[in-house]
Order: sequence, then structure tokens, then C-alpha cells
Amino acid sequence: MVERANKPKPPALSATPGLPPQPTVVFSEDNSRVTAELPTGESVTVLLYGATVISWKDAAGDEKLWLSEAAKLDGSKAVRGGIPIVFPVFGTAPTHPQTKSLPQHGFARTSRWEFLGKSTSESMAGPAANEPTVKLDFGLSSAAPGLDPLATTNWPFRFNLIYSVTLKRDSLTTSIVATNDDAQPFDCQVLLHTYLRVKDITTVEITGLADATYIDKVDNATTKTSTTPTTTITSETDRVYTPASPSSPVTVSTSGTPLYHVTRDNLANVVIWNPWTAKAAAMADFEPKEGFRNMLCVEPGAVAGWQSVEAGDAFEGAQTIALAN
Ligand code: TA6
Repeated sequence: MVERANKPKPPALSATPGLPPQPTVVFSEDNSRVTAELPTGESVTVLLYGATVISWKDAAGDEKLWLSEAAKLDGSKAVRGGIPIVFPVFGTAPTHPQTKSLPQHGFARTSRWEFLGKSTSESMAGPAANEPTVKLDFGLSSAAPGLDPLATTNWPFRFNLIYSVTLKRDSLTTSIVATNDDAQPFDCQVLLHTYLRVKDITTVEITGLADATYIDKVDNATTKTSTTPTTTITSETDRVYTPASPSSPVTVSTSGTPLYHVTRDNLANVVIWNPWTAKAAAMADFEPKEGFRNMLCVEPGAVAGWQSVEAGDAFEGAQTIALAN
């Protein structure tokens, strides 16, 4: 090649290499859901209705959450599967003055939340900057246009909820901050109603609940104590556990191999639920009916009793589901 005189020098190589590939965040065509994806392939999809996480996949594209094939994703009813948000009441509370008129599990999961924005690892400081991360924030307030009208009529408090969904390579964290913007205190319960996907419920073992007390809702809400190191699911199971250690993980394994480690922050309870045959058959939006064999609800919450939130104060709680392998 003939060298040209006075050939312009290439620009000095940048002292800092270009940023590595960044997470992407895209909205669906119909603006009903938002999907975040890490450069390594992991992804999470959140339906704005209920701010319901409806999909969480690992880098290989394997789905970690169970979603009913008959789940309503059109805003007509709470999503059957994924991670519905339970607030301000868990179940129903017919004798609780403030929440007695609310529908089961409250109105957070049946309201349209607002997408508040995203932050990714390159905008984070410290070690987080080196680990591909994307956080999606969602909001719901008493003044929100998407608020379920039942809330305004049946729970007339001024409030603000911020729900954050944080995806890393081997974990998903969802956290909620419930702020009381009113001039009076309100009582609330909070729960993250996670439907984990499993291959075969009959091979599942749950650890981390040893010595915990629990309310057995399948046995007249009798209070019992977990006496075995491992809990298995062999029939309809609906239990509200209070583990001795608030921060110890609940681990879901199959045939001795750990799948998920669920840790809690400021959520003292863990509900374990599987509807089994009859209850699955009775739920119109639970399909396939044998799907109970492929799901286990592990639901961190603050539901045994009430959190009283003073005017101007807030309740915060979070779960992290770490993939074990
Ligand atoms: O979290 C367990 C539970 O309270 C069960 O009693 C069952 O009702 C489940 O929630 C599902 O409730 P849903 O209102 O979503 O049908």
C-alpha cells in the first residue's frame, strides 16, 4: 500500500474503553408491559396492571415464574401467576374497620401502575457498577388515574407506593415502599405473592422453615410449629409461616438440588401455597388444571397482624429470589 505523506493521525485511542453492552428496556406495542434485558440475556417483564412481574428468564431463556395459561393480562382481573402485589390487606379482613370492605388481597394488584423509570449498572456506584443490573420503578398513589376505584371508596387514605424490580444475572429483587401521605395513621399488610416454577411439586423440598410457627389455613387456621428440617407438598397447602430468623433464606430444592433461595427484608412472614387438585380445578383462570404440579407460591410478607404507618411515615419490604444454580 502506498504510504501518503502527511497522512492524518488516527485520533488517540480513548484512555477509557467504551462502555460494555448495556441492559435494554422496551415497552410493548400496546404499552401494557415493559421488558428489561441484560446483555447476557436474562430478562424480566412487568405488566403495568398490578405492576405484576409476569416473566423472569435466565440467560438460557428458562422461565422461573409460573403463569397460568388462562391468566387475564388485559386488566380485567388480578393476574394468576407471576408476582402479584398484595396491599393493603392479605386475604380479606371482615372485622378490620379500615380494610373490611376491600376485595381479597387489596387493590394494588388490580390497579394500573405508572412506569417511573429505569436505572442500570452504569449509573450505579461501587461494585454494582461492575455487575450487569437493571432496576425498573413503578408508582401507584391515591391520586393515580389507574387506581382501582374500589380503593378510593373503601380505603380513603392518601398514600403513595413505589415498587422496584431489580434484575441481576442470578437474582430478582422486588421491593415496595408504602408511604402514608395522610394526616392520620393507616394499618396495612403487604405481601409479594410469588408463583415459582418447579418441574414436579412432588420432588420439591423446602428448607429454612424449621422450628417456625405457622398458621395452617387448611386446618381451621390452627397455629402449629414446623418440626422437620424439610417441608414437602403432598396436598393442598396454605400456611403463613413466621420463621425464627427474619433474614434466613427459604430454599426451594428439587430432588436435593437447590433451585431458589428466597430472602426477605423487613417481611417477617412467608406464605407457602399450593392449591393442589381440587382448588386448581375450582379456579377458572388456573390452567392447565394439572399446573399445580409445576408451581409453588413462596410469598414473603408482613401479614400476621397489621403494620401501623404513621402520617408521613413509610413501610418498606423486599424479597430477593436468588437462582441456586
Ligand atoms: O397466598 C395464599 C392465598 O391467600 C390462598 O389462600 C389463595 O386464596 C391464594 O392466596 C390465591 O388468592 P387469589 O385471590 O389470587 O385467588
